[in-house]
Amino acid sequence: MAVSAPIRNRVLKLRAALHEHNYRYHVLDDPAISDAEYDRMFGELQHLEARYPELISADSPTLRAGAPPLKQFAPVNHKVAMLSLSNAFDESDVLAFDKRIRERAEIEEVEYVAEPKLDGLAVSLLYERGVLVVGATRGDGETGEDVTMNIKTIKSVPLRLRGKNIPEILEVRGEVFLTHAGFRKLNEDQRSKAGKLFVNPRNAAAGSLRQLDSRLTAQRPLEIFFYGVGRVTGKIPDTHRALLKAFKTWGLRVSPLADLVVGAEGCIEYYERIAKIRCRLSYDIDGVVYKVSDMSLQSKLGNISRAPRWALAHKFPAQEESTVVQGIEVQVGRTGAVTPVARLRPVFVGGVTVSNATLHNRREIERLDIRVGDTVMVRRAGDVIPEVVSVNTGKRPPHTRRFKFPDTCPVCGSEIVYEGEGIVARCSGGLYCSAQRKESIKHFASRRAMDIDGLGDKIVEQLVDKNLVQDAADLYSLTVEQLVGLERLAGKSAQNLVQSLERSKTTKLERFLHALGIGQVGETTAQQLAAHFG
Ligand code: 5U1
Repeated sequence: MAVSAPIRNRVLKLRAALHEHNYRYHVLDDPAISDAEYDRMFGELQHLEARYPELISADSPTLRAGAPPLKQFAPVNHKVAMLSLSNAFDESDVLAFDKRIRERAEIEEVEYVAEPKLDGLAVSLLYERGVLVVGATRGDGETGEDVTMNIKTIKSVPLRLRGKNIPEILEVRGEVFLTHAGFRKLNEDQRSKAGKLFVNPRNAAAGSLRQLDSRLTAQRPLEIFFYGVGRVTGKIPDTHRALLKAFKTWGLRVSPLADLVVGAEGCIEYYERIAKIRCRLSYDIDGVVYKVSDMSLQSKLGNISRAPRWALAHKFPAQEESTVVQGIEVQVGRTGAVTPVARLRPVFVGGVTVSNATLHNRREIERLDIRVGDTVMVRRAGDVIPEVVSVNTGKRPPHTRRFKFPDTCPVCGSEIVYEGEGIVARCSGGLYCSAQRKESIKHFASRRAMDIDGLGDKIVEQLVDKNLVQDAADLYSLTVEQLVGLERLAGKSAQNLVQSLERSKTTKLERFLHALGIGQVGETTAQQLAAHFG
C-alpha cells in the first residue's frame, strides 16, 4: 500500500528541519533547539523510516547513526589527485616561496589565504547535485578508500548542500579530526570497556574513520573542516577566499581562523599569531597553510611533483619526539602528593630541551608499563608539563623490569597512603617530610604568594638541609651571618635577601593567606576570605 501523503510530508518536514538544525549547530555555531528536541525529532524520523523503508533517502540524517558493517572498503580513484603540501620550517623558506611566486607571476604583491593546518586525516567528499554520494580517504593521493557510510555519521558533514550556485559536481576536500575533549572521552569509553586506548587524537580519528562498522564510527565525536576542492563541473568563485565563503553558505564548515594575508610578511605574522594561541585551541594543529588566493594564478603556477606551487605548509616545531627513559623516580610535592617522573635522554620538543616528563600517577605507570631503557614518545604542548604519551615496546631492551611504585616516601620514609580510588599517592609524613617542608617554603616565597625576591629554590633547599629553617616562619629569624655561608649567597646577596624578607612583612592579607598553603585555599579563595574578613 502506498504511503499516505501526510506521512510522506512529515518525513520530508523532519528531514528538512534536522538538516537545518544540524547546519545551525555545526556550521553557524548557533543552535536553535535543545539537544533533547533534536533527539526527539531524529527518533521520530528513524521510526518512520523503519516503518516505511520506501521513504529512506541517500541524504537522510538518520544515516548518521551508521549502517551494518562492510567486509572491506572499496577503492576510490581520485579523478583529481589529492596532493600533499610542500613544507617550510623557517622564515627563509616562506620568503623563498613568496619570491618564487612573485617572480613567476611577475607581480609585486601576493594575497594568500592562511589557515591552521589540522593534524587529522585528509578526506574527499563528492557532492552530485548537492547530495553527498562518496566520501573517501586520501590513500596514496591517487586511490583512496570508500568510507562514505562513515563520513555520513560525522554530524558536521552536510548530507545535502544548501544555498545557491552549487556546482553540479563538487568534490570538496578537508580534514577529519577529533578535539582534545572528544579524544579524552573516546579513550575513557575505551577504558571502561577494556578496549584499546588511542595514542593521540590523530590516530583515534584515523582508526574511527577506517571502521568497517559505521555504527561504531557514529559513536566517535569526529569533526571536519573543509579547505579546498577537487573535481568541479560548473563555476566556482575566482578567489580561494571567496570559495571558503561559498563553502560556508553551502553548509560546509571552514576554519574560523582562516584569514587573508599579504606577502611573506603577512604570512609570518599569521604564523606567529596562531603559534601564540595554539595551546588554547581545542584541537591539534601542526602548522599553518598559506594558499595563493587568486584561483587563476593557482592554475598558472600549477604543481611540482606531488605538491601545488601555490600552497605551503609552515610547520610548528614538533610537539612529540621519541627518546629513551634513563630513570623513573618519584617526586614529593608540597601537599605530599607523590608523582612519578621519567628522567629522559634530553630531547628537543615543542621548542625546548626536555629531560623530565611527568608520568602523572600509579595508574598511568600501569597503563604505559613504562620501564627504564624504554623508547618513549614525549609530548610537550604549549606551557603544559611534558608527558610520556606512549612506549614503543618493540624497541624494549632485554631484561627490563616493571616499575614498582614505592610503599614508603623516598625522602622521609613515611608510609605512602592512597586516595582517589587508589590512584593518588601521598606521603603521610606531613611537615616531618623535608620534601614537603621545602615545597611549602618555596610556595610561600613564590611570586604570586609573598614574592620574596632572592629566595630561589636552591637556597630554600640549602636552608632546610642545613636545618636553618623548619617552616616559613623561621625565615624571618635568619641573619646575614647565617646566609653568607650558603652557595649562591655571597656578600651583598645575603643582605638583599634579609631586606626582601623584611619587606615581605608588609603584604596584602590575600597574598599571606595564599602563601600559607592551607588545603582548599587557592588564590581565589584567599581573595574571597580577605575581602570578607578584611
Ligand atoms: N588547512 C589545510 N590543510 N591542508 C592540507 N589546507 C590544506 N590544503 C591541502 C592539504 C593537503 O592541500 C591543498 C593542496 C588543497
